[in-house]
Amino acid sequence: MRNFLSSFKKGLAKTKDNLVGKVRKVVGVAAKVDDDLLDNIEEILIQGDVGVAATMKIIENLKEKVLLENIKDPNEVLTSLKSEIAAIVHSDRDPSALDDANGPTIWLIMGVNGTGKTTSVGKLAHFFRQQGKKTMIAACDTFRAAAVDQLAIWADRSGVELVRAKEGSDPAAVAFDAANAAKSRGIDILLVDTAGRLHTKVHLMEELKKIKRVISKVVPEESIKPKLVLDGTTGQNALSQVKVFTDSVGGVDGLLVTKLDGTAKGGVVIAIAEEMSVPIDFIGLGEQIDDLKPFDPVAYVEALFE
Ligand SMILES: Nc1nc2c(ncn2[C@@H]2O[C@H](COP(=O)(O)OP(=O)(O)OP(=O)(O)O)[C@@H](O)[C@H]2O)c(=O)[nH]1
Ligand SMILES: [Mg+2]
Repeated sequence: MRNFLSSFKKGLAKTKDNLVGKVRKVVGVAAKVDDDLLDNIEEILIQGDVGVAATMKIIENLKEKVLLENIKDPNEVLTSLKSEIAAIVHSDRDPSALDDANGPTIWLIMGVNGTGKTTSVGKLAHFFRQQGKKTMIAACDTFRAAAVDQLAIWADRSGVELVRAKEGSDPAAVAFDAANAAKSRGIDILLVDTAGRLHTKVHLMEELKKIKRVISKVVPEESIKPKLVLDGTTGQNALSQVKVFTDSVGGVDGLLVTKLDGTAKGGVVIAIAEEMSVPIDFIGLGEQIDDLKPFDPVAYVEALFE
């Protein structure tokens, strides 16, 4: 747990400085709790990519609390801010739970170009391997030859089997073969890497639907989990991608928010938790193989505030 929390702290250091660090400063110099102080906090949250909806909710609740509990000490506002954020990101979901009874679970990893799909597949393979799960990777980005080689390296490093296809072959056919192989070999989780696609390109979104349709001939529909990879450095832009992918593939099961280590925009996690009905399953906190972590709301809040 200590290691787990310290990787959250390390990966979220920039966001902490940008968000809680700044709030701490305005609280530190505030003589009293007044509208000015709350306005300053509001501005910091908005600029920290917490999003309008979550920011409004937090500020309104803070105002109410200040009145009801007659809060006079600016430092107490910081404590209340922490509990407001904790309430928004709270979740009881176990992001890495698999239903082992039903044959392989298939995670369909999708997202726009360069968000971190392929590296996340590699890191997830390592994660599930560590959990003692029988893990397999399908390289369904048949668009870029380099994508398969990139995955082969990750598969080697994590010691899991890779189903690969020739460049230019139909990604749905590769997914179908991989799903069959996973089923016959008693695999617990099959991770399917897909090509990056702009969510505005209809034919590419259709291709994802086709992959899903084809593998549903092999495993029950409920074993197929479409996961959307969002680049955490893009802040609010990430939110619109959730909506389009959800509409296009008929539901997104969970989100992977990557590259949070490289950005001060990690407040986007709070925006997503408030505005999206899709939960955050994993967050990317670095480039090493074990830097993709199951999203732990408590560790997230502790990392920002401790
Ligand atoms: N620092 C950091 N870098 C990351 C993280 N996740 C991914 N990256 C980097 O982001 C870059 C793109 O990652 P890929 O996994 O190739 O992205 P992709 O979505 O597969 O890209 P396409 O297949 O081209 O759409 C690589 O340089 C990764 O190392 C993360 O959590 N932290
Ligand atoms: Mg890729």
